[in-house]
Formats: sequence, structure tokens, C-alpha cells
Amino acid sequence: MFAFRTSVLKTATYLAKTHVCNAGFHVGAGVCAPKVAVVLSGCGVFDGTEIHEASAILVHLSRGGAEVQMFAPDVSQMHVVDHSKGQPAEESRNVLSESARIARGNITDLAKLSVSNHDAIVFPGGFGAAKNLSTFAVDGPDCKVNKDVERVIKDFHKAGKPIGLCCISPVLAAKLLPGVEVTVGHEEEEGGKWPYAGTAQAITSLGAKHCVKDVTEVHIDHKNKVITSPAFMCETKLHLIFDGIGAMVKGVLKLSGK
Ligand SMILES: *[C@@H]1O[C@H](CO)[C@@H](O)[C@H](O)[C@H]1NC(C)=O
Ligand SMILES: CC(=O)N[C@H]1CO[C@H](CO)[C@@H](O)[C@@H]1O
Repeated sequence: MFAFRTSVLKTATYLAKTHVCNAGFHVGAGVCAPKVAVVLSGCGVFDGTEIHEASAILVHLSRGGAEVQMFAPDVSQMHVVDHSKGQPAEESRNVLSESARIARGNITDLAKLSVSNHDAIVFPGGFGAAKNLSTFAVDGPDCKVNKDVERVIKDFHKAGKPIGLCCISPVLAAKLLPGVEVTVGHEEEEGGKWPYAGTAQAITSLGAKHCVKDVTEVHIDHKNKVITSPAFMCETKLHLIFDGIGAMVKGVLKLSGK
């Protein structure tokens, strides 16, 4: 009798749980919505976050029912690029205030990001990841990583919470997580299709494993819960980059267990 009651109770609890968590219309209420932190590095491909990648990540997270909070470090940008000329301009800008453009104003200082408040973390690409979140653009494999970026990546990793990265951002994981598997796409330029193919070699020399993937594909390192896709490392059509980022976000949400 007791056993019977317990199993009925278990079934009831299970049903209540699946009802709340798996029914799409409840996700919006935030009961079981995965809480995802997105870390930005400015606003614009050559000196900050790649805007289309950030937007694609936000669209796919929204469709996946995630609750998103955006963060950026409160530091000055390495430089400001006039994107119409591709040349550095004579001005200085702050990474947090530039990132706020993408976040429609709702952005938090990365120093305040605590792993306990989130189920997963995602880093879009753009040169900001290699210029402001790290010095990879200047120093390559000898790069330094912003101390809060280092703290949060190590904290999410330690907590077994998924870390999603795309484009150039996988170098951050390669630098900080020994032996991690990531992709930045192909390893040869192939006539300009993969203009930054040399990054794969840098990843290998950081002690990480590079896995060749196409732009619409994702690589999932299940052991480290690191999910990467090439995005704008590939010279291709925007919708293919959007799809690859979708596969990355899907992997992140799946591994978040929510
Ligand atoms: C800003 O983001 C936080 C965290 O995601 C959210 O709780 C809050 O409602 C947002 N505020 C506005 C004004 O959108
Ligand atoms: C002005 C400047 O160079 N800002 C920083 C951008 O990010 C890198 C990496 O964290 C720092 O070393 C720079 O100081």
C-alpha cells in the first residue's frame, strides 16, 4: 500500500513537472525557462560584437524559450574602427556602453555576472572578442583574457553549465579550458571562403582540439559542455550563418537540461 502510494505520488509529480516544463505556452511564464547569459564585446564586427551574430543568437534563444540577460565588461575598447573605411578612428569608446546598443539599453556589467543565476552562457563573435575580451587579435596564442571573462568561463565550466561560442570566440575556450574541442570552421582558406582559417592552427597550439565543421554545423564537446559553430569565419550567405548559430543555440539549450 505504501509502495503503491509512493509510485502514484511520483507519477503525479512527474506529470506536474512535464506539464509545467514541456508545455511551450508555460515557458513564457518563466517557470522552467533556461536562463542564459549573453556576453557582448562592443557593437560592430571590426571592433566589437558582430551584430548579426548577436541578433541571430537572440532570435534563436527567444524561439527556444530562454530568458536572456546581456553583459559586457566596463572597459575601453582597444580601438574604434570607422566601418565605412575599415580604418581606426581617433576616438575612444567603452565596451559596456557600445554593447548596450545591441541590448536595447538593458545591459549589465560583466563583473556582476554570477554563474549561480544562469543555466548557460553564450559568446557571439566579432573582433571585439579578440580585441576587448582578449588580446588574441594582437598576441595570438600568447593572448591575455579579460579577468571577468576568464572567471565566468571557468565558473560555468566548473559548474557543468554549457558554454556556447561562435566565430572567433572559441579561442577564449581554447585558451582557458585545456584540451577542449572547438570549431572555427575549415583549416584551409579555400580561395577566400575561410579567410581566417589560420585560427584553427592557433587553437591547436593553445592545446585545444580543432574539429572541422561547415558553416551550418555545430561541434559539441559533451565532456566540457562547450558548443561552437563557425558563423562569420565563413564567407557565405547570411541565412547559412543564421542556421549554424541556430544549431549552436539548440545545443546550448539542450545541454542546459531545461
Ligand atoms: C532587463 O533585463 C532583465 C534581466 O533579463 C529583466 O529582468 C528586466 O525586465 C529587463 N528590463 C527591461 C526594462 O527590459
Ligand atoms: C583600451 C584597451 O586596449 N582595452 C582592453 C581591451 O581588452 C583587452 C583584453 O582584455 C585589454 O587588454 C585592453 O586593455
